[in-house]
Amino acid sequence: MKSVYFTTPIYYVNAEPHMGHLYTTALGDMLKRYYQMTGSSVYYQTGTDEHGEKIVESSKKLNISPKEFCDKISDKFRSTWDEININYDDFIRTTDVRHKLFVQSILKKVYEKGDIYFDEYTGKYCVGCERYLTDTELIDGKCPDHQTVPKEIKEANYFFKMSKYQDSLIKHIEDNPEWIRPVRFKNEVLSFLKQPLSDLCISRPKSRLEWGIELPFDDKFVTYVWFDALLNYVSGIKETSKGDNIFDEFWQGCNHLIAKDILKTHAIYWPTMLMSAEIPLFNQLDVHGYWMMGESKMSKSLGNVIRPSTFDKHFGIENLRYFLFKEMKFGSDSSFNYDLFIERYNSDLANGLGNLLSRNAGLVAKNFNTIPAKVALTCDEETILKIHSRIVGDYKENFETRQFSKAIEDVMTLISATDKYITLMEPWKLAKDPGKKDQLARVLRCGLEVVRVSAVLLSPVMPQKAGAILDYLGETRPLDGTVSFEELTAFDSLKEGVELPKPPQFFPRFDSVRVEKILEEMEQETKTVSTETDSPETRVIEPIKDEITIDDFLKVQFKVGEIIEAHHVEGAQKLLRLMVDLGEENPRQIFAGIKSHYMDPKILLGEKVMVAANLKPRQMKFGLSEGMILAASGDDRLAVATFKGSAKPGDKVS
Ligand code: ME8
Repeated sequence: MKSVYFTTPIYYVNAEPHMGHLYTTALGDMLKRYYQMTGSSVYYQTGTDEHGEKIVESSKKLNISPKEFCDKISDKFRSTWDEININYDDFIRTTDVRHKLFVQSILKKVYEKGDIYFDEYTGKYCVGCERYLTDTELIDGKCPDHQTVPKEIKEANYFFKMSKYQDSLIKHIEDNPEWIRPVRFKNEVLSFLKQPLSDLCISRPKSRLEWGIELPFDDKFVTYVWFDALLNYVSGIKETSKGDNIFDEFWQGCNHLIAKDILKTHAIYWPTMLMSAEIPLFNQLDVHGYWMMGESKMSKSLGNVIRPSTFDKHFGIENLRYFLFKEMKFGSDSSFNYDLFIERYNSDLANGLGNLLSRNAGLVAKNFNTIPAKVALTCDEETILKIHSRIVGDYKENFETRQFSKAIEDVMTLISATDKYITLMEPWKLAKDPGKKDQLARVLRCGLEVVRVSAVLLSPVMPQKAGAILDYLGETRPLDGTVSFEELTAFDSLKEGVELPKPPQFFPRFDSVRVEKILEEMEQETKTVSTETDSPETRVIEPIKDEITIDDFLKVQFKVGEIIEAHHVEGAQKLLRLMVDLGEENPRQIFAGIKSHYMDPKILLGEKVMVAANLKPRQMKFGLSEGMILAASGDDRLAVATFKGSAKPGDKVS
């Protein structure tokens, strides 16, 4: 039996769980269920990342100790996952003793081997930011966020010889082209590795930060948070919270699930750390894109954060999982908005799967009471059988190559073909003719069989809903691999004689009035009412402005710029501060009024945007703005204009 080990990033406890965290965590849950159903032994770990400077800062604000603060937020993550039925095996915290001891043992090993050295570092330290700032970040010598001159600090620290492993890492990536998926992230890492790697500073002096794991070879220092955090993936299975060591069974099947924000730390820091510690490399790094919060026109202020438990109460978390896994092409970014979510739910689940079930089950209940016995299939069912065999055949490959949206779309193709078949066969007419009982049984069984198979295939995506449907249809075989996937999905294996009471409403339709009411309630609950935007309820089309000549137009020089840094601006309600590479000697600082539309500014990193490059620089309250990035907007929506393909920083846009 194959052993597979899935991990999510361990989340920082300086924010409560939101939809981005939910996606990766639900992804691990879905994969665990899929691999179990198809016969693997699976272990799934998630957890929280609790050290670092920010945590100390957040705890001070609440006047509690860092540990108390971490306990509180870590609990929030764990209880959220419990509330929404995430089937994790272990929840690791970097403050767990088992983890601390493991980190220290690895540090000792790496140090004794000579891969850690002591060196002095000089930099400009901003206490407000609690980090070193680069010269390009300063404006008039000051930190733009805090308007203070950073302290020149000469700090001695420990460094990990990451550069020593650069060539071995490149070789590993080239020899294992599927190791980082999708392939464009592999290419991104390889292209980064064309530059010489610098060594990694892995300590912080206790004089500045006490909250961390003490270095085993120098008690005046704590471990840098990433060197500590990444090791959770191993510490958690070397000693599980039950006290078992399952490393030998699961490590070789380790599959890390992350979003692209932490690609570099996972594809470079982590494998070089493993090489130095002489631990075999993990098996796979699966990298997904970002969920963006496009605001729904149904709500003015709910756009930015969706609390998983609030969402669950009102719309059902499994319906959200369905949407997320169908909508996101693995590796690309996707946008969430309520309109689209409701549209997909109504068309696929309420009108699709739900309707197919209630139509057929209702007629069975009325005409047979119980599921009728098998009747030989005819050429009428040929199309359905063909689609069934294709999609069941492709299902495993789609899951294993992380093409979840394809696997789900396939199920919907089968459902809509069956819907057409039912409409054509008109079972309600057959029911009126006592001589056509067999024909009626065949058609209704076929409709219900598609519902059964669909529920099996969708069970990793929506386990509770699928389970309830299977229970209702009398399909009681477990989905944990004890019955083979082939048997579970074989056509026409619906049990006869199962009593079908009037079907419950598995997927009641959401009508717009009901949705508006729910959104209002959620708005009250989440108290995220924004004071900064007052978007109109109805769409106003901007009139076209006065005509200009081509010469006027050509005065504006548009260029491609790559966003290399993106920050919130303290005290500014709408602004993000972006550092944009225009292919010039230094990147430019641009302030953009897009904060309310980008939940996490990191989402913008690496985006190639359109910049009006020859605007006169503007001195703003927060610093100099040296250009303008272009964005589309309407109602309360906004999207920055970006380039795909081979556009490079500095390219002319004409
Ligand atoms: O980076 N879309 O923690 P973190 C999709 N502690 N996924 C998102 C997302 C979004 N908008 N926002 C967050 C850390 N995520 C470190 C990790 S691991 C050794 C240490 C998810 O709390 C996604 O999985 O910032 C992303 O990689 C992760 O949360 C970042 O979580």
